[in-house]
Amino acid sequence: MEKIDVGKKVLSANEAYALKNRALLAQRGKPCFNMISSPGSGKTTILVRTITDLAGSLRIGVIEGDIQTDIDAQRIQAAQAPAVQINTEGACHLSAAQVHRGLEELPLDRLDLVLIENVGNLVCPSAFELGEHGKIVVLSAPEGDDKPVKYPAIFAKSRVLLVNKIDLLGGAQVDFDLERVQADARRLNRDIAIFPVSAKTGAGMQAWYDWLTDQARAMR
Ligand SMILES: Nc1nc2c(ncn2[C@@H]2O[C@H](COP(=O)(O)OP(=O)(O)OP(=O)(O)O)[C@@H](O)[C@H]2O)c(=O)[nH]1
Ligand SMILES: [Mg+2]
Repeated sequence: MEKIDVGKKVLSANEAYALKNRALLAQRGKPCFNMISSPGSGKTTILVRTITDLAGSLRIGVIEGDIQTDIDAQRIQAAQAPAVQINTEGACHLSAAQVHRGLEELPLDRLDLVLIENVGNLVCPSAFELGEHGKIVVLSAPEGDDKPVKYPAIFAKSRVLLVNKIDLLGGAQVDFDLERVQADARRLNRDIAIFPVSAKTGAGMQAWYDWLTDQARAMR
């Protein structure tokens, strides 16, 4: 009787494309990070401010993932950075194949860094590798300080946590215990770098810029 080795891992189509993306990025020497958060936490606002503040020192290209519209790619292009919009037409996450198309369309030779803005969703995108060098999770203060314990997977997998909208803290606007978030995120992932920021006022953004710049330098 023929024996079948069921222990052998078959690469899914997504994993195969993720490996392709990883190889392409390594060959071109470009770091790439995958930003994941709930809708409205401020991913595009963070990207626009980062691109603008680092203009002249770090050339950033963006792959924008949205279910529909090219609103976010237009915001990136208005900040004078190249952006490729991908519409997932209902899917709650970007696939590695879609990111491969995005990487082929971006002018990689003229970039130092690629940032992916995934579809707004704190759950689905964390399960799909894109070939990136790390995930960046964004949590904004109005979403509540219980999110790391309620949605642990993305906090456990990310290299960076950006806690956004800190300009809303300290008054009557939102109840949000930043220390609790930091402690819970570190319990899930002791290596995670945590940057409390406001993409609106610019508070705290310099530490994030230093981290990104270090990543680009390390790949050169
Ligand atoms: N107060 C405050 N508002 C912010 C900040 N960052 C973003 N916002 C606001 O939050 C809203 C959503 O911001 P976006 O940047 O569009 O959020 P997003 O995560 O890209 O949203 P999706 O692409 O739909 O997932 C906008 O009204 C922003 O002006 C911040 O630091 N402070
Ligand atoms: Mg956006």
